[in-house]
Amino acid sequence: MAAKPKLYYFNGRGRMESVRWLLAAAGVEYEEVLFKTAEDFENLIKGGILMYQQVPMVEMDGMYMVQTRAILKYIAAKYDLYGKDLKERAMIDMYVEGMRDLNDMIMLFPFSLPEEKQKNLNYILGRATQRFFPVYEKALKDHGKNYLVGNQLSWADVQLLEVILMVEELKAGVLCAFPKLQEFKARVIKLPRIQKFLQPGSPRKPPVDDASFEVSRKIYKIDKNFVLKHMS
Ligand code: GTS
Repeated sequence: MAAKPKLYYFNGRGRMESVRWLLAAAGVEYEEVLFKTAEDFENLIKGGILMYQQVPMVEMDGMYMVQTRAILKYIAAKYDLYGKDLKERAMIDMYVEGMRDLNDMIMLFPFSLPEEKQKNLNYILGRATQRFFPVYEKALKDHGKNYLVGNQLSWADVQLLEVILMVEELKAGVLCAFPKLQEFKARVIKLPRIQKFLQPGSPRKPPVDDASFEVSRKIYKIDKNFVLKHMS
């Protein structure tokens, strides 16, 4: 039996959370090596297996994979979540890249200057509801199918549910103007593998809070003065 993939990261969402989601949607069990301190991370770097001295890193199929997109693409392709031909893949990529743009803004949001938090939050919510969600709403409405691409679950659907839930954590009810996305969410949440991942006690990580933000700052030695001046 092939060894379970092993995920190396800190004990938080960050860039690894989409990998956790995708493996869960693929029904793949995995182990996590969750480092807690800067020393743990330095030891991993000293081991020489991190191509760019960065995580996420996933040990899988005899590879030490880094770069989040490369990891996600490999998993999507391996577990038939990446379309049936090049055109479907291109569509999945286009959808996913938009979702990642939104996801990245939310990931960086805790770095906002305190006095700019509200402005940045408004910016993210504006982008979600005026730029990104309308695209997925229209796609679902136009083709009338259950999933974004090819009428079967793909990486794009998994990433969409992940980012919808993240935006809802910032503002409940944000889907009120998006009936197709509401239906989509209700449908995908019910898929057994997704349902399992959403249960308490699964490897899914909670939203960032002040304490976990400080832990990650210390692990990566991120300067206190590193703040995001403008979300845009
Ligand atoms: N392009 C890379 C990817 O997408 O995987 C960026 C990886 C990255 O910046 N990782 C951070 C890191 O290792 C950790 S995290 O931001 O994902 O939590 N930082 C340490 C460093 O020296 O860059």
